[in-house]
Amino acid sequence: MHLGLGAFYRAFGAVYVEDAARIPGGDWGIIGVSLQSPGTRDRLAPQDFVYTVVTQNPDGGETFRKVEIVQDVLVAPEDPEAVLSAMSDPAIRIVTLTVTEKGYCHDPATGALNFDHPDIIHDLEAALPRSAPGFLVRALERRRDAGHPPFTVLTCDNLPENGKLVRRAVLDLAGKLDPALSDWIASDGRFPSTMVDRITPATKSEDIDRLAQKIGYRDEAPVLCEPFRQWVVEDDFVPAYGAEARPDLAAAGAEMVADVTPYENMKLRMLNGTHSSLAYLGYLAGHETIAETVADPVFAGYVKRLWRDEIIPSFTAPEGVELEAYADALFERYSNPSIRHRTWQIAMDGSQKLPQRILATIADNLAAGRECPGLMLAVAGWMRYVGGVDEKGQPIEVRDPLADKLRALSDAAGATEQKVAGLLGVREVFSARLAADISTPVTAAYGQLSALGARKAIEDML
Ligand code: CS2
Repeated sequence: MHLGLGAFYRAFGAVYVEDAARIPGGDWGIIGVSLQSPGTRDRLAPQDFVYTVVTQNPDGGETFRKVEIVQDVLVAPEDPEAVLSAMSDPAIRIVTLTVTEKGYCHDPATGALNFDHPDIIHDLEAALPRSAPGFLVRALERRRDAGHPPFTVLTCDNLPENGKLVRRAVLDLAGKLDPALSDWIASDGRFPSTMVDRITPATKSEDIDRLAQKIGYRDEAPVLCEPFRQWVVEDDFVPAYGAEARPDLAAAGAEMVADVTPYENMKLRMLNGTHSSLAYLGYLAGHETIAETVADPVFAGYVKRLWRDEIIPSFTAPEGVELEAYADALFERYSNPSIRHRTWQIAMDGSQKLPQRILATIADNLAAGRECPGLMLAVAGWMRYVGGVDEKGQPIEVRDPLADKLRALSDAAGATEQKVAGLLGVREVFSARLAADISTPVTAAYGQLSALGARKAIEDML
């Protein structure tokens, strides 16, 4: 089963699972679950849950692949009981998740489950849950009560040590409901961490029309993506299922490893960290997509400088990986002009993304006595962005679970110093210690952005 059947998983995990299912003996399928809206189910159901993955090459060419591995899509708010009973079926061996950072209902600065989250408050009281951790815990409870082994929980979200994070959320919640359940999950359950990577811009209605012309059939739910994909998975699945605990993901091209942490650090810091930096500053400078942003020589210089001086020195490379070559490959991927990945899309949910993408890198640099002016500018760029007004005075549609709070803090303060101090006081994002450590450089960077605009401020810094 997959919780959160958005474009990313359909262009990514589903393709690997389908490839693995085609290998002799690979008897696997996917039941998708939408935790929020029925849109994906409504578009997929009339086409028997078959959809097209459109790979967009830099030369403008596209390749098409029909993916047929999804068997059904359930919509949790319509029928949570159907979701729970499907998850309790022992034929389900794995529950994969792409519920985005905020879907874990944790505190991004500490990783602990947020017991004040409205969905968690609800899930502690009601038998039919709303949140991803709630569904995992209640389904595992039913499996235990029925004498079945647990499923493996395989998260595919861009979070550091994502397996540990979801494990903690599940155990925290289960522990409040029934400590014996929490003990059973801790001993028999498995939560391998993964590193996932494929750039997947949102599909627009004009893409659907254009593709219908090109491929000769109308697909209401195609997904677009780049050619590149990489999945690194910790090989730690529920032992009770033996060799049938998982599809042969390695045969489908995934890398099975004992510890995914170095890969996660590399990907979160080098890809997602620069993606977010380019998204805030690029958006402020009027760039619509990442490809457009890095085609601007100032931003190209900026992102290369971030990799070389501020990100690569901050962590240990996975064995055998050449980080300079990885950075060069990222630059090529960002430059793919066929991929229209909007800066606005990546800018979404910054309060949930900043800690692992940018702040951890800053903290490691500061601890080693290295300055990181480029990343300070990115943090200040986020602060300008959540203020909700762009450099031309136009409103920005800020999507973030903390959007109202961030906007209010920004509006309430007058001078730059107060705005930055107010935003650094948001403990969901900045620890007290980091806030104190970065206050001076971020205030200066914010001042530069207000006075010069993003493009000129970067040029000055470079
Ligand atoms: C992006 C990611 O939207 C975002 O925040 O940084 O979705 C990114 O495209 C993927 O992680 C690439 O693997």
